[in-house]
Amino acid sequence: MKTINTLKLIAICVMLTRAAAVFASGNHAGGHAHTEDAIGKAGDAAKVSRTVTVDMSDAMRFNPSSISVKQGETIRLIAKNSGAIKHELVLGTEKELKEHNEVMKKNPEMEHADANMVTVAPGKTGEIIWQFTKAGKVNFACLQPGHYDAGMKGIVTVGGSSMASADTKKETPTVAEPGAMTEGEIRKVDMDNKKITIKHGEIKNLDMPGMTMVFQVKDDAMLSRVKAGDKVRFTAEKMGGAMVVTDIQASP
Ligand SMILES: [Cu+2]
Repeated sequence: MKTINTLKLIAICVMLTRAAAVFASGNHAGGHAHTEDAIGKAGDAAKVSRTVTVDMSDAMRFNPSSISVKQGETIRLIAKNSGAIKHELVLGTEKELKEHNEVMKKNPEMEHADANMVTVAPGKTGEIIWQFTKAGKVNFACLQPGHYDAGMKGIVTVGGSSMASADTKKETPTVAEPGAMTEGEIRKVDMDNKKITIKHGEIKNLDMPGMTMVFQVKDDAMLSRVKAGDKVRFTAEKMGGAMVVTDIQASP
């Protein structure tokens, strides 16, 4: 029975992955800007105290799915994909992971690039270097469409004197202006593939929370107007399944 369920899951996942691939000129490596306060922050490789390897399988499970760390500890999290489909490990609060999971369902083609997550191709390994600064719980999940709902999730328990909940925090990152434009910071301009990576605030018209994403551009000339590090305002739309920047200008 268990085997049958697992096989069904694999079949569903393969279907979902194919569906996503049809839509998609996207890849994915993201998280939310505000996540960092609650769950810790991107760690310094020189301060890594321990390496923890987490296996990701097509049975939609992480192994181990429960990890204990000390408060303040910097961990090198190796995500090993032993499956035949793409998986990812995303750190976040449960609320953020659920929210992000919904966004992924609506936009399977979205392409992220944040420090709190790594997307790993079948048979490969990836890593996240993360410092767990707050005592409490930090959740992790695979947000490839269907995987979280199939139970691909886990918990990091961060030991400390005060067991404060990781979920009690305010969400006030770089919030978008009331107007149509979204605030952002350019992370990368990819001339060859005509793509642009932007760490952005909430994109209201796309119902997209703040995170770092890779966009296509409507007009190639936009690529030469900005460079990594620039603060910008931009508009983005969904066109034929892809996220496309339709206007971009330097922030005043
Ligand atoms: Cu997965």
